[in-house]
Parts: sequence; C-alpha cells; structure tokens
Amino acid sequence: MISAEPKNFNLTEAVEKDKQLINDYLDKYLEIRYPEPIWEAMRYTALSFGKRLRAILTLESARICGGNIDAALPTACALEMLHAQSLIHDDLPCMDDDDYRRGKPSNHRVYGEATAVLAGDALLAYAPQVIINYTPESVNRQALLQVIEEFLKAAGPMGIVGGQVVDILSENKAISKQEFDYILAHKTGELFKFALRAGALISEAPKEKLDGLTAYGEKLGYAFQVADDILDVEGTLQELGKTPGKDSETGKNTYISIYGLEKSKQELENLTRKACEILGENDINSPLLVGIAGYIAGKVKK
Ligand code: GRG
Repeated sequence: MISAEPKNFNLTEAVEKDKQLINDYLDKYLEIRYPEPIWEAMRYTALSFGKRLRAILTLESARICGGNIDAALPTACALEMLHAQSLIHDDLPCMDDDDYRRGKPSNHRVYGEATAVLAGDALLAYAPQVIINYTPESVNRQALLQVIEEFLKAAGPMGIVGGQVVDILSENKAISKQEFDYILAHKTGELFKFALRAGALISEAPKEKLDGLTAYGEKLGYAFQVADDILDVEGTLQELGKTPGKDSETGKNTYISIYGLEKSKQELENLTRKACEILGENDINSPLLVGIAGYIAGKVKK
C-alpha cells in the first residue's frame, strides 16, 4: 500500500493546476500558422484530453530541485508534443491500427493517413524548437544542451522507436525476459525517465538527486506499462479512450501474456511501492510523486 497524502496536500488540485498551465502553454506554442491544415492536425491530438502525466512530472522534478516552473515549461510541453506524436503514429493502420484515442477518433480517422504521418513528424521536429526558442536565457546552456540530447535520444532508435521496433518484431513470438524488459523500458519507460531527468537537469540538481529521480522514473514507467497491459484486458473504450483488447488481437507480448493477470497486479503494487521507497531513500519529499505512483497503482481493479 502507498502511504496516504499529507493532510494539507490535495493531489487532484495539484494535478489540475499543473495541467491547466501545461494546456495553456501548449495552446500558445501550437498557435495556428501557415500552412493551417498541419497545425490543426497537430493541435487535434496534442491539445485533446490527455492526463499530461509526463509534463507534470517534469514540472514537479524542477520544483523538487529548486528550479522555477517557467524554466521547465517549454521542455514539459515539448515532451507532450513528442508523446502526442507517438500516439498519432501508434494508431496508424500500419502500427496498432486504432480508430480511437483520448476518447475521440484517432488523428488519421479525421485528417487521413498522409496528414497524420506529417502531423506526427511535425510535432517531433517542432518540439526541440520549442525547447530552444522558449526556454529562458537564465537556464544554463550546457544543461539545456544535455536536455535536448536526452530528448532526442528518448525519441529515437535508443528510445521509443527502439522499443516499438522490438515490440513489433516480437508479435506472436515467445521472447526472453531481457527482450521484454527492453520493450517496456524503451517504448514507455524512456519518456517517464526523461520527464524526471529534464526537470532536474534544467534546475542544475546535484547528481544524487538526479539519480534518485531517474530511478523513480524508471520504476514508474515500467509500472505505467504494466497498468496499461492490465487495462487493455480489463478496461472499456470509455475508460481507456482507445479500443481495449488490442494486445491479444495483435499477438503482443504483455506483462499479462507472460506472467498472468494476478502476478501482473502484484507486480504493479511492488513497482509503485518501490518507486516511493526510492524517493524516501533519496530524501525526495514530494507528495505529488507519491500521489502519481498511487494513482497508477489504483488505475486497475484489485
Ligand atoms: C517516431 C518518435 C517516434 C515514435 C514512433 C509509435 C511509436 C514509435 C511508439 C509508440 C509508443 C507508445 C504509443 C507507447 C504506449 C505508451 C502509452 C501506454 C501511452 C498512453 O499514455 P497516457 O495514458 O496517455 O499517459 P494520455 O492520453 O493520458 O496522454
């Protein structure tokens, strides 16, 4: 069990406050320009209902490390753009082929496949521009360069592309634990890890804090994918905002297909508990990070 929130902390309020800020900045960064159709398609997914979990993690990581939110907002929003890109491409007929995302028709169902591919490409290319052009001058340029390098690594063949490729190549095949862990750590984990590291790097946090937040991010990312696998089996279209049952339909290796439902639920508890223990071990006092781990654990039925 993950410990209860401190008395003066309200998780919903804290999350909603950050979410509002992130949505406002995304709206500003993605203002419609010429050629309008591509900005409209980019906005359709990037601004549609999303939990903004990764961006919130970046803001909280900056706060924990004594940094200011204005310095972290461009990177937090760029991360949401990268996440939106991965969702658009993941839904395409040549990938997961899903007609729904975030409770609405997926990008290619509205704009067609060609524009959806380009909207994803455009978000991916525009996101680092946002980091470069909107991060305040006060942020150390060397630190920002590292943020950009890690952002591009998370987006590419050493990050989510790598995870997605191994995932696709492993469909309908038995894979080793090592290969399975690679898929989870890269397809989903990289963005969570980056989210936590980016806030710390921008705030020039000491190495111990950066390492602690990195370790928490790794556990959280893994837990998030285990929860996603469970929800794919137990959730509904309304709850998920996307079509359930896709994993078994496409012969995906998931935590459940390998370890079974009960063990997956147990592992989800273990991972989220461990994520919180890591915070304690590293003197990171953040009710928000504890709350997010609890939220992920609580997403599935006990
Ligand atoms: C070319 C950079 C690039 C990527 C293409 C398609 C792809 C490679 C990777 C797919 C990665 C992917 C979609 C993983 C699933 C991660 C996941 C469980 C997403 C759902 O995240 P939530 O629940 O979504 O946080 P919201 O809508 O709340 O933001």
